[in-house]
Amino acid sequence: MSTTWHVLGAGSLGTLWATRLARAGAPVRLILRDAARLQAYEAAGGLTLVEHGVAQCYAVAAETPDSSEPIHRLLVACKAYDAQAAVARLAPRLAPGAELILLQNGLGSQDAVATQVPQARCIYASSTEGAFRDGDWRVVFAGHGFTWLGDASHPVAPIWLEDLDAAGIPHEWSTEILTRLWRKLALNCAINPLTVLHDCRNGGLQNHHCEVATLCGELTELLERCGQPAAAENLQQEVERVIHATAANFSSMHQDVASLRRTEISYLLGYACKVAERHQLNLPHLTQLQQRLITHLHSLGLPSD
Ligand code: NAD
Ligand code: KPL
Repeated sequence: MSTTWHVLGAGSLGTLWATRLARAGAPVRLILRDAARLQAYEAAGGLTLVEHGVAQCYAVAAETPDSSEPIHRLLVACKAYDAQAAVARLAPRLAPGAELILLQNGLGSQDAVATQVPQARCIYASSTEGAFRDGDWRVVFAGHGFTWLGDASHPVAPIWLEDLDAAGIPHEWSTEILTRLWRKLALNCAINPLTVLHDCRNGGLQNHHCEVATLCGELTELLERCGQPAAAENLQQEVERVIHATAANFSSMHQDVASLRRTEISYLLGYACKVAERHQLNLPHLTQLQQRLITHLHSLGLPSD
């Protein structure tokens, strides 16, 4: 029998993965926070995925973290700031040789989780798929994209990638997953905070060309210093390409701030500044950007971690 996909976090990405895997016939079990959430989920009757304007409900099985079934494969689909605590709660249920797939954006949370569960194999992912919630247990598949998966300490691809093929989840096994995560982090650092501070769509940064270019210069220095020269290659060009290609969109951080939701700042700009400090690298504009963003978040009553 095929291995069950336990999916931790029934938010945007968790729902996007759980529904497509379930639709393809893979065994899937959602792990919800507590009995109250489980009861609410059962009353709703399943997860709804809205794709091309069509809503379809999938009655994916669910449980709480206290369930006793051992976990062999865990898709961690919560925010970066929740990942460590969420996985800690499940650690006693992890079977020997369990595999975790970490969908968190940015860097820092993956290593924190991996350190906590040394008995498990942790696979890091970087995704350009886009989804958002438009109701409880209901997610809109907003942007088709791609997911890279990899394990920096073990290059062999897991056999369950077949399940992703069957589910129609576009993916590729990457032996350079850290480079991909660093590159995405640099893009997010050059774009997202500025869209918040200038309160604009990504395309609005075309009016702040110099500011973007200066940040790209410092981010390039950082990537090179921390052994990621491939992630640094033509960074400014790529940032400008993304700004142009996504001109009409609000960045994910802008959306979080506009909805007064906690951001993942500590795993993006915060992580970059921390690593720069560790390398005794002076990056004044990046540091100032972090300070401005923190001040702005505090002014809105949002946490800065
Ligand atoms: P989300 O907020 O929509 O979903 C996270 C879910 O995890 C929530 O339902 C939350 O209640 C749940 N959760 C948190 N702690 C939990 C716990 N202890 N037990 C059970 N459930 C718990 O977040 P998202 O948008 O799906 O993002 C998840 C990660 O994927 C983030 O790091 C994000 O940056 C990244 N990402 C998201 C998208 C996207 O389009 N949404 C795209 C690429 C990357
Ligand atoms: O990933 C993004 C985000 O909004 O989080 C892009 C579109 C690349 C902007 O940084």
